[in-house]
Amino acid sequence: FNYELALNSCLEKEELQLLYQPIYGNKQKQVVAVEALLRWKKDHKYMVSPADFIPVAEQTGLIIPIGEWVIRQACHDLPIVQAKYGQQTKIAINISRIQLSEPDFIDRINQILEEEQVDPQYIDLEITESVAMIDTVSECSSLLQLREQGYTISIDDFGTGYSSLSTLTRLPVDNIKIDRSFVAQMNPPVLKALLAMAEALELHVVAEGIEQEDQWRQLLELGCNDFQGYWISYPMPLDNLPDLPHFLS
Ligand code: G
Ligand code: G
Ligand code: MN
Ligand code: NA
Repeated sequence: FNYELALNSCLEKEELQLLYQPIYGNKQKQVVAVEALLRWKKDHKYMVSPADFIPVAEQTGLIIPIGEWVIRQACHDLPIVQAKYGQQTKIAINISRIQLSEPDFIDRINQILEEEQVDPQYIDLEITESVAMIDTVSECSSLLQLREQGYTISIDDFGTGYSSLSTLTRLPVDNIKIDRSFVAQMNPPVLKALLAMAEALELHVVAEGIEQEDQWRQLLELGCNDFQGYWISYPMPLDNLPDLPHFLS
């Protein structure tokens, strides 16, 4: 099946939706951010995963308007998220490398935030490690510029790519999100090494894919800062954000 034709009209047909998955901060004892996760409801019926359609959108260039829709929608939803979890709550937005490498990406995102009257300090930009791996001068300078303007940067799926320690020291980032495969394997020596490295580089660590209380306890013990996963909350529609964290402490 060729998604390309159908994907072309997903914006005008209003078939896209954002779900939000809470990220719990152990220090703050509250939800510190929500990650915006895109869904495509094709013909308003069939759910297509971004894992399937983002690559197509990247190949066709549709990732640019779709990505801008995501940023604008997230900004639009921010006041409701903050009303629920507090005024400091951020929204984390997944950014494709194709978006980041557009020469006018920074101008465009700034413009959208201005139009939506959102301060960049409430926006965390998640880039995948494979993106982070390609540390060209221009990408580094884009990330630097974004941070100067108040955005924070997270490396998503950390540990699955190939970033060397030297890449990581050069990249201007704030957070690493440990890929859920590491949480599932739960190999304490590996996780300890990862966390020691993060500490040395003064990076904040988010553990992804927490599905059981046990994983939460162990990663807490190992010193992870923030936690995300089905055990805390599934990705949820904006009007159905859960009350948290009655069971966490
Ligand atoms: O939520 P889910 O497991 O279906 O997401 C699958 C993949 O799609 C993940 O890698 C996630 O980072 C990515 N993804 C989700 N939403 C977005 C988005 O808005 N933009 C981009 N570029 N990727 C997204
Ligand atoms: O690559 P990224 O981390 O952006 O992908 C986020 C994806 O992970 C989302 O599609 C989300 O639905 C999924 N996800 C979130 N929490 C969990 C979890 O606890 N277990 C699993 N298997 N997937 C999760
Ligand atoms: Mn992500
Ligand atoms: Na991830």
